[in-house]
Amino acid sequence: MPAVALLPFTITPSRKSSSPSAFRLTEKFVLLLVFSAFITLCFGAIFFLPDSSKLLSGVFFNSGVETDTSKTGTDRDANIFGADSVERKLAKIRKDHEKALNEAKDTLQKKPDEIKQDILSEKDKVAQENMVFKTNGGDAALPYLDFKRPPGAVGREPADPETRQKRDKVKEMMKFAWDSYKHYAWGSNELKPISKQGHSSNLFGSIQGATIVDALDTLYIMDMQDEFKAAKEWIEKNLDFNVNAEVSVFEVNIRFVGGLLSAFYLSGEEVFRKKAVELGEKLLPAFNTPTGVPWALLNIKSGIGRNWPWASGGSSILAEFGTLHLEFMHLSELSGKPVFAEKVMNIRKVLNRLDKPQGLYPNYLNPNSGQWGQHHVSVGGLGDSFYEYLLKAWLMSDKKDEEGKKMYYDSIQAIETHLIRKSSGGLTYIAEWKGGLLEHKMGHLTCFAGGMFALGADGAPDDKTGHQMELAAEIARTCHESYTRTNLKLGPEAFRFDGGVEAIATRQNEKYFILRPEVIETYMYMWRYTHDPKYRQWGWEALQALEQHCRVEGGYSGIRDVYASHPNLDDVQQSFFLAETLKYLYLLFSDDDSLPFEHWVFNTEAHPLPVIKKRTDK
Ligand code: DMJ
Repeated sequence: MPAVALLPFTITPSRKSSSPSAFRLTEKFVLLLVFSAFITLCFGAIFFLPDSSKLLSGVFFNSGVETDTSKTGTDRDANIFGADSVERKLAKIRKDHEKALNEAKDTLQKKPDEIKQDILSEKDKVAQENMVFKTNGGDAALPYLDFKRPPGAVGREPADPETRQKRDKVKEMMKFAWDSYKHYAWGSNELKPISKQGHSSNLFGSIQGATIVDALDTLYIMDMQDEFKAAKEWIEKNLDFNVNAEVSVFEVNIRFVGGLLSAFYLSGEEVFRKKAVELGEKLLPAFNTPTGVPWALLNIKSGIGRNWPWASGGSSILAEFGTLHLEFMHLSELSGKPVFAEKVMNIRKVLNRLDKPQGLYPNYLNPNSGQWGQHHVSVGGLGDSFYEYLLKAWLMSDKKDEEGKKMYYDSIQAIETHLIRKSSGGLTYIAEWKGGLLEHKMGHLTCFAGGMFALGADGAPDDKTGHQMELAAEIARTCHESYTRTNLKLGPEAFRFDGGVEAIATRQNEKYFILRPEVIETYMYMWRYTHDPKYRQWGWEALQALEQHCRVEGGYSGIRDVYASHPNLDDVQQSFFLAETLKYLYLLFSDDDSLPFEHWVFNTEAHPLPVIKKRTDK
């Protein structure tokens, strides 16, 4: 290719160069050059002559630009605001200019091969960002749906070197957790990092590979391509849902369906879409109850369901049947089958027909009678992600799901009135409600609510945005305190505000830490919305504690007592450590254009799902 082809424009030599009209054109061109040189000189003088800032300030004040006296009161005030603003602008121009110069210097120092590589990877990123998927839901009779992947799936490196280093550290942790799992427990659901073998809880029955499916999108986002490829191959060959297994509908939905959907939306690989829909179909018999409120447990071969034997009078659990909505809406999108959406919309109907004690949603609902079980209310275990999914259903619908929005803000109002309290030491916490009596205890799980309040602040009615953000910040602070008040600087499963203690676990069976993500999740949301450096600092503290106390030769382990002077390890590397804890840490040290919130919504297991735009927007 000739060198001129690389220029943004080319001048073709004219065979009629001596004609009068061509001569005028050249003249014009020269004049234009002289004129642009003059303009450049003027700009140079304004920005680089020693007293240019004062000169500019004067110009701005006298012309009234940047000073709105109606808003700021007296003229003197106006000048102060104006001067500040101009100074700030000038400082920014200087900083931008320096940055551009440094970048230019860096580029000049690079070898041509490196520059070529940079251009190629930039092109690659742009191509990836513009990826369009085509799917007809596996049904040849359906038209293809074009789906343009939302931006931010492949985040850019943070410009700030310190942040970059921290983000790289998180990636190293992910690599270590993944490699350890691969080495000692490949194909099992989870890893036992001390015994160096596989581990399976009864949540998944005989379905295998929870860690692989849960980690897929984290691998993708962190650009761990070889690992992602290995995971995909395992899924193609081994992920089998034709098994005689009784599973938790909730856990399988949030980890497997959510993980597969995310992997599809990020990579466009058809295998993930197919597997997600196949598994969704296996879960449908769970809704075969008199009310359509699903069972907690389902045998995916026989289609027979039941509830947890310990749940009040055979009830289904609010946080379980209320945490299917996001995934099921997407299953309908990707399969062209409305049945998934219909099932979860029906749950809404049942809930909306019921009276709510003090506007609160009890944790237990009987799927046969459609009546509440025990009147226990919690924003932690048994209740938590129900509230999260109301808000996120509204956000994921591109703010069209008004019913979800109303249910969310009404329930938060009731929670504020009846559950949120302040300790005498000034810590805000969310208590549990037992038939009208408060238990002054907050779970680690409840700490996700800081992030939820921040995410929902924007749509809050009656000018409550600021108030919701304050609440979010207070919850983040309380949860941070629950970490700092332990010996190992990791938070307990639950902490109390009674008997003279604040944010401390008092019962032995509440002192454990199982690599849960909720506190870091809240730091991540708070960082995105406030850019207050303390959230990154708090996240970094937690990361260091994880490295110091949870990292062992064979992976990462939970801890039995965070108040002990030495960790007694529980020997489980939970799949959500890779799906959530490490992903939220990574995003905490990423720029805001990584999975931006206006395009992506995280399911409760931190699997990003795209906002569903109107058909015409696709
Ligand atoms: C995760 O599986 C999900 O976040 C769920 O909603 C609740 N708890 C675990 C992690 O703590």
